[in-house]
Amino acid sequence: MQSRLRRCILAASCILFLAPQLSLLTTTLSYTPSSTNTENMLNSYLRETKGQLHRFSSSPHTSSHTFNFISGNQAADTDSIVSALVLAFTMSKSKSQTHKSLKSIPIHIPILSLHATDLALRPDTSHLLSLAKIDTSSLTFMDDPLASNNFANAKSITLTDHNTLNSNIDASKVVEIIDHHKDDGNHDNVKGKLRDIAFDASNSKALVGSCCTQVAERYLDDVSPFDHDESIALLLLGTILLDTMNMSPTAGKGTLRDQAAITRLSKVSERSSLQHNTLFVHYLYTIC
Ligand SMILES: [Mn+2]
Repeated sequence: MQSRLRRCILAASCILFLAPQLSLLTTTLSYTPSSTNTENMLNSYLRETKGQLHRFSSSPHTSSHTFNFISGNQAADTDSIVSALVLAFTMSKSKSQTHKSLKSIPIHIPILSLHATDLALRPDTSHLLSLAKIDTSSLTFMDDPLASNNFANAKSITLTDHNTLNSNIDASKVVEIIDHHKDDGNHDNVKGKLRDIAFDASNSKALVGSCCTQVAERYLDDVSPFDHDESIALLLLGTILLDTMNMSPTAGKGTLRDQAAITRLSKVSERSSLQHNTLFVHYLYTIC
């Protein structure tokens, strides 16, 4: 409750910060995505992989599939959820993955650390998913018995937005970490490029305000522009804006890396800074 209060206070101060621009925006709060593109790559990906997981669960001995589960932190905030969703898609489309033999390619599936009915308790996340036209029935939640059973027996796990697996699952199953919090030093089998923790221990500062900035860099660098789509850019953009309080200098959360990601994502989603503010203000209304 305290954190909700803190967010509302921050939101209120940001509204004051943005006040000069708000008069321009009062008539544009019924924000809708500008794309007329009906193809939503991420939603298709999520629905297909969820189906594969369920089919595998009903007949595990007749399938050669292996699954790499992507898991955000237990708070299951917007950054944890969106970073897991987009990273799974990014890994499946990554140029480097196409060089591996077909047999060894796992199916990357994001598993959300909350019950399906609890998503409604996160209005900021639900709102962003809705703006990006992500159907919540395509998501895989922890209370899905088939998914959680498979997660418990996972071959491999990738962590986003945290760096310690909070579960009684064998910790050595963690094969990759993408995070912006202080390194707890666990999972020491995960090294080098696979341990991407954007945190400067020398001054105890995160190098990015949002894990979605790290995921955006990978998405834009490793995935062909043919697989760059507005819904994904909107999800990443919305999360980075939320985590950095619209890059407010007062909040002091955003970094140059976040700004660079915002600029690159804006080109995919074709959004101006005025539209960023509209999106952000829209968020404040859903949070409070
Ligand atoms: Mn985060």
